Amino acid sequence: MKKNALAGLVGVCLCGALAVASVPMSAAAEEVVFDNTVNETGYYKHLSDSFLEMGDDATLAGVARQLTRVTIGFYSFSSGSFAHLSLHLYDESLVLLGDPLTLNNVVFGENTFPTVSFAVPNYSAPDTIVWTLSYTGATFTSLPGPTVCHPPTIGTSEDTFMVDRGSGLHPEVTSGSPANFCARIEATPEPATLSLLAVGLGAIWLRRRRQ
Ligand SMILES: [Ca+2]
Repeated sequence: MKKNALAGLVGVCLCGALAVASVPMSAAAEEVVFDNTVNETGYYKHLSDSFLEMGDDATLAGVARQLTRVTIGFYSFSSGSFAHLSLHLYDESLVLLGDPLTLNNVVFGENTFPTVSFAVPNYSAPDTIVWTLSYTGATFTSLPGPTVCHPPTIGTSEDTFMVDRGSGLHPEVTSGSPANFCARIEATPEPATLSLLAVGLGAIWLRRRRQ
């Protein structure tokens, strides 16, 4: 664990504004169902050559469960790139929700706090999910990794992180810091939820008409 020691750092910000103001009637508004970007701890955990995957759990708030975007905050000590950086999304039993999502040629600068945002093609999620990162073709002299924020302001996360060193994905604790990575997850309501809402609104309208 000490090799992956969490290095003291200053702020990371996932300050992107969520624009939900003007959506067509047919489109469902995105909402933030998990946000752990506000309470920065000044720590990060670098991805390691010995990790096949590393990430965190997230219990989502609200009722929107069609995932649309996952954004992760990083710290990059040295400049370099990943040939491929992939996001894996699982349910609580570690069953994949869909194919891993991959970004190619992800470039980070030296001593920077980049954010990486994965567009999710509407994977349907349960209330608790696990996200992990994997990579190939890293050119950094010192690998970057996700920053640590705690506690989440929307949703919750266990005080563990998830890692696979070749024997399967499992939770671990960290020494010296909370084990919650800076991440934001956005989603839209399930089509079924929208349909139920429409039926409910229709019933209210009919009742009022009859009165
Ligand atoms: Ca956690």
